[in-house]
Amino acid sequence: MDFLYTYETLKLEFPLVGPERARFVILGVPFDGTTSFKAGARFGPTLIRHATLNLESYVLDYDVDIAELPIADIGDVAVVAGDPRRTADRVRETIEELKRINPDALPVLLGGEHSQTLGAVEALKPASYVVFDAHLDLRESYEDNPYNHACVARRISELGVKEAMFGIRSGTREEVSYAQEKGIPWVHARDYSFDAFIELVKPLPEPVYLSVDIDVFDLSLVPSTGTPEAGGLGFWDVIKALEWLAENKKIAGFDIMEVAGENLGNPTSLTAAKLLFYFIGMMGV
Ligand SMILES: [Mn+2]
Repeated sequence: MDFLYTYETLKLEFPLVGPERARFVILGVPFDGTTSFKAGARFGPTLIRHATLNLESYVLDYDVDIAELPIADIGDVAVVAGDPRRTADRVRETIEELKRINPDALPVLLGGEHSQTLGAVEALKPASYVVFDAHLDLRESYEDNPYNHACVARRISELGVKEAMFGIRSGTREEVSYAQEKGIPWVHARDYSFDAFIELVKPLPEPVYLSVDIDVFDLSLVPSTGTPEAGGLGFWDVIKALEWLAENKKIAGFDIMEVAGENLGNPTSLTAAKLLFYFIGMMGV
């Protein structure tokens, strides 16, 4: 793991195992080099880890205590300042190395800009990509950089990975045309329902990489994120969808991206930490 910082503080509160024995392996990506509106996603991993201190490790809904599950936290990738492609290469290499030492490990990325999801997808080579996001992220290029956060779903679709998107409420005419041309289905936040979700994800090939851009939630839940948008999904909408995937599809990897801000305990980090514990809990049932 050559590219990792090792933060000595702000780890999860309960005992963890090494990455070679873990089922869930947490990796932070503190990168915000192409953020276009609100900076601070570089603090996302630290904010989420800190916010977990507020949570019970016992997840009521599933009767699972995630403190009893084999979880590793391998720290943060050392980012290449301002370079989303080279940073994503480090994400990819770190996950490739992790899978070499532990093929059963499920990588869980905490970010950091959504641009970094590309590195995880390149490492894990899933058949499908299910994303919860306010934005289509299907631009060919943005601010002269094809690896900008606004292009990540486009780059992933070019890898031949099947995609489905939920909670969308922002995009350009060109992005909508690209989705139509490539047959990439997406559900607008105002039209979102569990039934609409099932209809699109049921036929997707496995394994599935699952990405939650935290801005999919209504901005009342997540005010500190790179590109906040009103009119988003509720917490339980997303949890219910993830539960279906956890039960019905093989999951290759998971991420929670675009958590930002500079104040420990901010609402965005609390939403993200709760989502993280629910995800581990439902996968650990
Ligand atoms: Mn987004």
